[in-house]
Amino acid sequence: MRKGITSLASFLSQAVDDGVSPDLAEVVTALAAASLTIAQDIRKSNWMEADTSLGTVNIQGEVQKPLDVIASDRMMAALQPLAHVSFAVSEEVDEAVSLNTAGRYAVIFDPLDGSSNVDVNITVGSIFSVVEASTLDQILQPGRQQRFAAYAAYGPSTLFTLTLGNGVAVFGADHRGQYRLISQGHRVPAQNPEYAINASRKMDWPPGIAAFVSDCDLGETGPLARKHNMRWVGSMVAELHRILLRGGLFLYPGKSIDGPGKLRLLYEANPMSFILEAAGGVCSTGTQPILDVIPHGLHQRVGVLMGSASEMESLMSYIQANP
Ligand code: AHM
Ligand code: MG
Repeated sequence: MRKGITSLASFLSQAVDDGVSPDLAEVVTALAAASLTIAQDIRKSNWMEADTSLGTVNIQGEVQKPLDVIASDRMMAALQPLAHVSFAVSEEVDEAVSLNTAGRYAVIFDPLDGSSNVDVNITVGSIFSVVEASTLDQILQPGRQQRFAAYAAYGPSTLFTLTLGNGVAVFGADHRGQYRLISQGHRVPAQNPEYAINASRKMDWPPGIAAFVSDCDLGETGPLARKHNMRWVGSMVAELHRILLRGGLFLYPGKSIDGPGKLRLLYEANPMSFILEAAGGVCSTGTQPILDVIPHGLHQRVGVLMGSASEMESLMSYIQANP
C-alpha cells in the first residue's frame, strides 16, 4: 500500500500523477459516489417493498424490480453532467444512451447485479466498465481495452473494488459514507479447491465441465486428489469478491463450451475479468480468454469460467480432454 493513500480521492490523485487521465478519474469518482447512493437505496429497501415487480421487462425478458430501475436511474443521473462521457450502457436499458457528443468515455454497467437476492438480504452489487469510445460502434471492443473496471458490493460492508488495468484496490465505505482504502495489490491465490456453479443446471453442462465437477466431488480419492468445497450465492459480485480474496473458481458455462451462458459480456464478464486478471486470476469462455472476445451486441451473453490460475489450468485440461 502506498504511504499516504487512505481515501479514494487520494488514490485517484496519485493515479493522475502516474499518468491516468484526470477525465477518467472524474468518471471513477462519479461512479463511486453513485454506488454509495445505491447502497443507501438498498438499505432503505426493506420498507420500499423491494420484492414488488414493476411489471416491466428488460431486453433479456426478465421482470424488472424497482431497485434495478432506481439503481440504473441513479447511474444515468450521475453520468449525465460529465462532459467526458459519450455513452451510458445499462443492463436495464435496451439501447446505449448518448450523453455528450464530445465525450471520450463510454460507461457500461450492471446497476444492480444479483437483484433477486435483495428480498432475502444477501449481498448484491453494481458492476462498472469504462472504455474509450466516442461513437456507438467503438463501444463494441474487446474487454482487454477497458480503461477501468470496478464492482461495488452491497453486503455487511459496502465495498468498491477497482482496477485501472494495473493492480486491484479495494475500498470500504466508512461510517461517514466515504470510501477508505482497505488493500492494494491483492493477488488471487493460485490455488483453492473451491468452486461455484449452479448445480441445478448440470443437465446442460458441456462434457468438460461435467467431468471436472464430477471429479471435484470425488474428493481426495479422485483424480484431482483434493477435497473440494462448493459455494453458490447466486450473486456474481459476492462470488467474485470471495474468489479475489481466497481463490477458487466461478463457473457459468453455456450449453456448449463455445456457446453463450447466462451472463452478459460487456457489463458482467468483461469488467470482472479485467479485475481478476489484474490480480493474477484467469478468465476464459472455455475456448478463448474472455477479454479477447470481440463483442457484436451490447447485451450479448457469454460462457464464463474464471478464478485461480492453477484451478483454471486444471479445469481447462478437462475441457480439452472432453470436447
Ligand atoms: P442478473 O444480472 O439478472 O442479476 O443476473 C446475474 C446473476 C449473477 O449475479 C449470478 O451469478 C447469476 O445471475 C445467478 O444465476 P442463477 O439464477 O442461475 O443462480
Ligand atoms: Mg447482472
